[in-house]
Amino acid sequence: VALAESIGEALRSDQFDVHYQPIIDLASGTPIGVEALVRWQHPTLGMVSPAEFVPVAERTGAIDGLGRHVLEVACRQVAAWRRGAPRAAGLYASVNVSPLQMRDGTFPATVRAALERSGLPPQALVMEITESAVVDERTVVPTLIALREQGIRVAVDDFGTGYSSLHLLGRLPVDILKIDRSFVSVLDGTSRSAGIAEAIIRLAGVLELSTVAEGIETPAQSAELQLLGCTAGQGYLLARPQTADRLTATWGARL
Ligand code: G
Ligand code: G
Ligand code: MN
Ligand code: NA
Repeated sequence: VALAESIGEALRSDQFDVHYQPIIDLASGTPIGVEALVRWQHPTLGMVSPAEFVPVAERTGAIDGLGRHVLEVACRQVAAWRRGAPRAAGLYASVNVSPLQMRDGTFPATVRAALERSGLPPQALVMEITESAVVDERTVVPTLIALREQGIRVAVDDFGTGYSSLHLLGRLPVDILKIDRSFVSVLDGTSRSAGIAEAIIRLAGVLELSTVAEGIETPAQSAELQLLGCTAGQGYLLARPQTADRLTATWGARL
C-alpha cells in the first residue's frame, strides 16, 4: 500500500533511474542494443527492484506514467549514443512494456511521440512484452500490429516461461524471442541440457524470428548458444545492467 501511494510522487520527484544492459553480438563482442531496466532510488527504502514495484504500478494504473517515463529516457539516451559514436549508429533500445500499457488504443501514439521527441528512428526501438494472463489478447495484438507497421520491433521476453505458449506465439505479431535465462543457466555441454534452448532457436528459425539469449554467465554458455545458432545475448559475463554514464565510460569506444 505504501509503495502504491508513492509511485506517483516518485515520478514527480524523479526517483526512477534507467539502467542499461548491453545486448551483444556473441561472435564479435559488439553491442547491438541495450535493454532499459528501471530502478527506484527510494528515499528511505533504498534501491527497490522493478520485480516489486512494477506489479504494484500495474495494479494502481501508475504503469502508464512509469512506462512513458522509461520509454522517453531510453529513447533519448540511445539516440545520444547513436549520434556520439560512429560504431553505435545501429544500436537499438529494448524497452520492457507491460501488456497493461496496451489496454487502450493510445500506446502507439505515445511511442511515436517519444520517438519524435528523441529523434530515435523506429527501427532502433524494440518493445519487450511478456505474455500475461491479465490482459486480453484482443487488445494487445492490434497494438503490436500498429507498432510493427511503424517499423518498431517486438520481442517476447522470458520466452518459454510463465504464460508463454506455442498457441499464443502462433498468433502474436513478433520479431524476436528472448530465451529465458533458466534455459541458459542449465547449459553444461550435454545435449540433454541444451534441449530447450535448441528447440527455441529452431522454432525461431522456422518462424523467421531472431533470438536473444538472456542470463549468459559463462564463456561455455556463450559458446554453446552460438553452436546452437543463437547469435545475440546478454548476461553478467558480457555486461551487467548499469547507468548510462558508467556504460559510456567503460564501453564508449565500442558503443
Ligand atoms: O532489472 P531486474 O532484473 O531487476 O528486473 C526485474 C524485472 O522487472 C524483469 O522482469 C524486467 O523485465 C522488469 N522490468 C525492468 N524494467 C522494467 C520496465 O521499465 N517496465 C516493465 N514493465 N518491466 C520492467
Ligand atoms: O525479465 P527480464 O528478462 O526483463 O529481466 C531482466 C533481469 O535479469 C534484470 O533484472 C537483470 O538484472 C537480470 N539479469 C541480467 N543478466 C543476468 C545474468 O547474467 N544473470 C542473472 N541471474 N540475472 C541477470
Ligand atoms: Mn526484458
Ligand atoms: Na527476460
